[in-house]
Amino acid sequence: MSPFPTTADIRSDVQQALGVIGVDLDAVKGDAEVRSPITGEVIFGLAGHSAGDIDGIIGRAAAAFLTWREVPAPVRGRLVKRWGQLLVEHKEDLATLITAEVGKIRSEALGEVQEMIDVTDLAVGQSRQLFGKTMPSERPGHRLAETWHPLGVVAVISAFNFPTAVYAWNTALALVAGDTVVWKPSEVTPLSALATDALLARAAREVGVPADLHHVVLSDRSGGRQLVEDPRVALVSATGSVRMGREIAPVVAARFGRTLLELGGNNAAIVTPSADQDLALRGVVFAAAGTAGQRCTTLRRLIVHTSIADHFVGRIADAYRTLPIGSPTADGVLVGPLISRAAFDAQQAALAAAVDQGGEIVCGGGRVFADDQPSAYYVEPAVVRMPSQTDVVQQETFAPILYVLTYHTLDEAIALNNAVPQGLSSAIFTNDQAEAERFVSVSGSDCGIANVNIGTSGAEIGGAFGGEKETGGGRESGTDSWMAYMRQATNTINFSGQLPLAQGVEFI
Ligand code: UN1
Repeated sequence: MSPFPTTADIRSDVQQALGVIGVDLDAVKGDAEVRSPITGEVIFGLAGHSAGDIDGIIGRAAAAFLTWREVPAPVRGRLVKRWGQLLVEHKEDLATLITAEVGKIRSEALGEVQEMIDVTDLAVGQSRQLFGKTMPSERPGHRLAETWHPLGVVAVISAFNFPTAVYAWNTALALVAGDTVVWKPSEVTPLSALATDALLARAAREVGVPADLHHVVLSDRSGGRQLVEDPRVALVSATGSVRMGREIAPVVAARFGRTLLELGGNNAAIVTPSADQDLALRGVVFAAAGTAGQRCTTLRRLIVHTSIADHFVGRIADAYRTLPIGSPTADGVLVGPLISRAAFDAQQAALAAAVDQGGEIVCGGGRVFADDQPSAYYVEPAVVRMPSQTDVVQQETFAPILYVLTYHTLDEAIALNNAVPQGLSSAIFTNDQAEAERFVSVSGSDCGIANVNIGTSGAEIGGAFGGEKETGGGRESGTDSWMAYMRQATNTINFSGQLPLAQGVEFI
């Protein structure tokens, strides 16, 4: 059995990390309980924001926008650059908080902080590249151009599983775009949010920009709802479940605000007969069992050719049986806890439904360490063979369950990949170039991410991230997503001294 820290150990690590980062512990203390999924016990009590507080915060962010939008974008980039430097300096401290709150293993927690650092680099470069196009006017003595301006207040609503990186994707670009940001982190991950925000506050002080350009709102769903309803919020960028997206989208649409949605995934990988099976095995196990199955990009469906299915699934099961499960603070552990009792209940319900629907559990699925850690929920990642893509396979269950389906022809495999409501990530393992090209072509995967010989998770920030269908259609990070945080204006400038009308129209 791997060693577990005591709750007191976790609490003291957390307090130390928060202190070093510069979060004023006395100022934030209150009654809302923050638990660590490592032991399931309370590590901190925090104060929350009232509706009145949130109203004031939105007002201050809206006022700060009027100053911030006038600061030249490359100068705005200096704030993000300094923030990135502070994230480098405090990478270990932030990782400690992420492990304590989310239960991510050290390597993945450090990776999450690196993802923040990477996106600050991207945003600093972008601050000199908020390009508008100029194009020929049809009229002599006229210039036609497009200009990009900041939007206003951006609300970022983030999920527990990437408590800081997804916020940083949004915030680094929103800040260089000239927006101000109000962040509503997941209720279960407020400490890493306070720390990330404290480093941004320090960067703002050092660079000499308005403190009110970023805020954290600590609240339950009601705080999120308030941000979504408030007409002063120009863009709501939200990551979470499809259910949450269905609540947010119509409310923002009714006031003609903008949304950027990154919702559920139900990601598949196709393994073809020509695949390098050693490579595919590693890719599949990381994508399916990594982060205890709690990424939007987690591999949930394996679509494997009938000719290799028994052998390949056997190898996955062998690898699963040796995966070290335990405290994410312990050396060598690869699978940490689920976030909560509710997550465990959902995992158990999904497995029961899978069996009901004709599935056969090949390995895993059970709870472990229940005696040592009665309030924490550690589970063995499960592999379940399914007769077809039944109801439960069509749903995203945020836990390490890998459903296996088989196929005969590539057409059939692609059809299975696409036959779910979600459209975030997908992959094919093949050494046949035609198969790979077909998968990434227009008649291949219908997802926002389509990979070849690599799993569904672990995307780099340089490429746009997001998905189609019920995943919500938003794109964050990467190439062109900066445009989502800006508004486009078209300028026709007449220096001809005449007034020729477009389309040859004659008037006065
Ligand atoms: C998420 O789970 O919401 O591609 C984000 C990945 C990570 C981001 C996941 N870079 O798995």
